[in-house]
Amino acid sequence: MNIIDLRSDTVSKPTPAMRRAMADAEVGDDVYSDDPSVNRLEAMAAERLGREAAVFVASGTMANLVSVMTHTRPGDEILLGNESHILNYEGGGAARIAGVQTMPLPNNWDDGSLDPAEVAAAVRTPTLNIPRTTLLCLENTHNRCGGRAMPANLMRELIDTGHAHNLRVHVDGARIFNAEAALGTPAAEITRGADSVTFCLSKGLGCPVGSVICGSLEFIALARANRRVLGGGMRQAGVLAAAGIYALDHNVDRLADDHVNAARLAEGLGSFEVFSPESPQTNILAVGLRAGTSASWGKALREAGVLCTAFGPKRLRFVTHVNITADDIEEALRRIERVVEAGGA
Ligand code: TLP
Repeated sequence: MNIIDLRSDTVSKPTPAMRRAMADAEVGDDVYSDDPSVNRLEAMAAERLGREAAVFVASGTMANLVSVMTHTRPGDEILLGNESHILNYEGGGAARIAGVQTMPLPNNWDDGSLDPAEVAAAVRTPTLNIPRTTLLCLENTHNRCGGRAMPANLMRELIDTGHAHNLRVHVDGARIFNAEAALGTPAAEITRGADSVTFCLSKGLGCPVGSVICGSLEFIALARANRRVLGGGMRQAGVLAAAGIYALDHNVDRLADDHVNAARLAEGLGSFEVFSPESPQTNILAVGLRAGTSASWGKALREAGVLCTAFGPKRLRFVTHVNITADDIEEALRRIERVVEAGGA
């Protein structure tokens, strides 16, 4: 039985055409800025995000960490969502390596936004014993909020609020092109005004490795130095960058297909009493459980050949991606139906 892997879009594998682009890549030593493929990918990314410059890094986690390090000094405080990836899934790197303390603010489940008034109220006035608040981090699309996309006007309000209080603003745009597809607004417009934006190549865009940080020339020069500190100077990385170039050329427009597949999966799961799917806007579908637990359902579905992840004790996550077809979704629903009919989990 073929496994239908909906754990994450990170599980997507490079297609034969992407692998050919990687094999044919021109390379050089990227630490000397000599790798033509990396240079091209960085130029393409900066242009798409409407920024002056960009730097290629190993992962989304490294992209966020380098950005936080570059915007702050140890001992600073950063504002971010209580459901954000930086706070919940990056091994505490902001605290451990960038040396900042994190001040979580409640995320709005509808769109992953924060309340601008709460952002403004959380900014501290530093004195002898009070830390400086220097950075606001936003996430779009918002993973734990069920892949919801934050519209440009809300982003703008939050970015302006941050700037009005002398904060820098970083956007974890791991899936910013999913937001672009869902909102019908270009990623550059959604993130306009933010001081840095990161996006992942190794999620919906289907690359094996890599993320990109975009920002001003000055910011990216400093980020490049911090990437090096973290051991992220990758030498002949053009082999990887070539996958990114291929993905920006070929895999952005198809993200809307993943959204259609996630919506169909939500519709199908909604017909079973036990599942309470949240309305998916992009390629992430969060599903509440009216009986059983994430662990029991995760195991039962795995045995039936469908993989998903837990998003809490009674909440599952399914993610569609480039290797999942509309037929796979129908097959996943048939397998899940059999589990439900056999008594569930
Ligand atoms: N998210 C992963 C897991 O870590 C949860 C996933 O499967 O969704 N920002 C956001 C919003 C992300 O969702 C992720 C990965 C990252 C950053 C980090 O990217 P990587 O895994 O490349 O370090």
